[in-house]
Amino acid sequence: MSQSGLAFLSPDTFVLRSTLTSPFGRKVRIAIDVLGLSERITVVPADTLDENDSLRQQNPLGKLPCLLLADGTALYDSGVIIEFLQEVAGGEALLPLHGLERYTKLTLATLADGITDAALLMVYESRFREAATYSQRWLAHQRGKIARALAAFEASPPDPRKTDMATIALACAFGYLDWRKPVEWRPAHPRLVQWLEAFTVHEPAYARTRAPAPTANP
Ligand SMILES: N[C@@H](CCC(=O)N[C@@H](CS)C(=O)NCC(=O)O)C(=O)O
Repeated sequence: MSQSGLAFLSPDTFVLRSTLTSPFGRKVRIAIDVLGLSERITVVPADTLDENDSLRQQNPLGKLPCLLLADGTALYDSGVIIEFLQEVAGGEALLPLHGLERYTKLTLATLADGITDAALLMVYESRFREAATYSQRWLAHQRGKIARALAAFEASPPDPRKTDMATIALACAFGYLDWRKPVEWRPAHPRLVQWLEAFTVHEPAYARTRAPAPTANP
């Protein structure tokens, strides 16, 4: 998709470059749903492995999600996009605008995103290397991050009856662990399993944004 390909956009509509399987893209798709912005956003898939995909011009890191404004401005990453969309929608439904609670919520969201980042790196190990050359040390390093972050959430989970920046990120981390299974998180974390069940009941956008059956792309 070229920058001129954005000509169809009016100033108050946006393009989201994301697959339907990206856990970080799912965060943004849940936020779009919750903020009531679905009519204003078109999701256009991107292939992070394709060097000719315009994603690499839009976000030099070649990562999705990436939000495109009508004038070609690109916003990333998922947290920045969610903050922008909250401002478009008005209010502070997903993140307080000021105060310590804003920063503690952002920190919790970062912890949850760290689970997803580590899980992705484990999945990428199998995508970019032959099985015989997997680094078990590297995989254990990532597994340790996931285990410690899960333990921290188990000790002090956020309220699952509240949809915000942190609970969206945590639910999407679980969704990715369930979908790609780089680690088996459920048996050791019954409290978090219950947490996810409660969040799924509370927030219907979670089920609406579930990834299609596993494919080659994360
Ligand atoms: N911190 C970023 C992480 C985005 C990310 O890692 N996206 C993955 C897909 S879920 C990606 O684009 N991977 C391709 C790559 O790293 O080259 C965010 O929150 O948006």
